[in-house]
Amino acid sequence: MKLCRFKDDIGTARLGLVTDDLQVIDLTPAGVGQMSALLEDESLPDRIQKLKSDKLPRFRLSEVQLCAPVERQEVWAAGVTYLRSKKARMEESDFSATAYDRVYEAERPELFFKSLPEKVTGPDEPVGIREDARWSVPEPELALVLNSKGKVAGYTIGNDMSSRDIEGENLLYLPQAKVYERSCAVGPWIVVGASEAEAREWTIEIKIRRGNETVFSGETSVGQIKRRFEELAAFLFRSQRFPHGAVLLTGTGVVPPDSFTLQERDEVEIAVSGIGILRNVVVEV
Ligand code: DO4
Ligand code: MG
Repeated sequence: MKLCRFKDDIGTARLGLVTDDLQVIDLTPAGVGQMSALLEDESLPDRIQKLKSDKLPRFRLSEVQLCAPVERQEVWAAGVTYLRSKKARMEESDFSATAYDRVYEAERPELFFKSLPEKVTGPDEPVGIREDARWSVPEPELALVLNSKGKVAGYTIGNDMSSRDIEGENLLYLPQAKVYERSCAVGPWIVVGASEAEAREWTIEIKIRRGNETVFSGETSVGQIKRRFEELAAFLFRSQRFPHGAVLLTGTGVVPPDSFTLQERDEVEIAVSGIGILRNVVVEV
């Protein structure tokens, strides 16, 4: 079951259900205006099933403009949750190698703030590379959609855009390497009703196109994430409240070779097998 946000004729965001035959059912006439309220519902899959059978307006998915499926949730990210990420980061910087090595093994995970909801880039909107960075990469990640109790209410796709030269120069520059204009893309929708065991079977694929050429492609599996989703969520909710819930990116397991950097107009396509595809074009910011 896929929940989306889409724009109506006057640009107001509405809530929709994406069906298997690629239609969007508008949930607004059924009185469902807020996605975060829906995500609080313990019996969400049943509720969605009922809404599906109501006589509600339908649109073709190809005719609607999707928005990021994030309303008032802060976006956070976990790091160094895959062995591949730990290895790449240790190679990137002698200075920080011990920190990455330690955090991979430690009980407490690396968690960092990534984006305010209003700054999140949605499907088909541009993602940014910093003008003062020389080495920019996308990070394709499974994103957990957490309700206000810290429970996983659904899953979506995240792109944790990163400036690896800035991060590698000094670990204290991490917020600048990770948080800047258009550095966080989320979408295309939220999948509800999948268990962690099911999600761990999904694959994450990335393709980067430059003109007609694919300049990088890579793949990993959600099952490679070292930590349980519950564990990541519990650490995020320690000594902190999220009244509107939160979105938590779970880290990257696909790292392009060190010779690769993104350029303006590159198209980044991230596909998660149980979710769909998040596509964004790169701009310099
Ligand atoms: O500490 C660096 C960031 C790690 C990260 O974003 C990841 O592993 O995905
Ligand atoms: Mg990341």
